[in-house]
Amino acid sequence: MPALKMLLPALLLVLFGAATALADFVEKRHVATIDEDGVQRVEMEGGEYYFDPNVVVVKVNVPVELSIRDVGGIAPHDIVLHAPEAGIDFAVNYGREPVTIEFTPTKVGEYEFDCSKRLLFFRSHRDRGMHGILKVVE
Ligand SMILES: [Cu+2]
Repeated sequence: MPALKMLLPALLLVLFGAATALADFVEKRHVATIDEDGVQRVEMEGGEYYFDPNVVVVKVNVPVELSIRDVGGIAPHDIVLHAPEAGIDFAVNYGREPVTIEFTPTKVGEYEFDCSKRLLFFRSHRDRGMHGILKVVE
């Protein structure tokens, strides 16, 4: 099976890479400001495997427009945050072109978001560092 012989080293390399790519969570904080029209606009990038910023601070009861785009490689990414009790509930795919997510946070608190993607048996994007916190403040 010459095909398998050639594939095996490649597979081992991939596995080794997956095992050693333990991502440290380095906080990249962004405190949103309110535009003249009363909207908090936040621009975010999703890469491999991180969100930038990954800590976003917004004011409660002020509309948010979160614009996110993919700056990584070929792996597809999404952003998921389910906190319906706080008026925040989305799961959105995005590509090179920015996608805008609109919501109005109604409850002070800290809400975790992440990327739900995972390739086969590899570690999930979340486990590789693709997660963050939306902090809703007074
Ligand atoms: Cu991802």
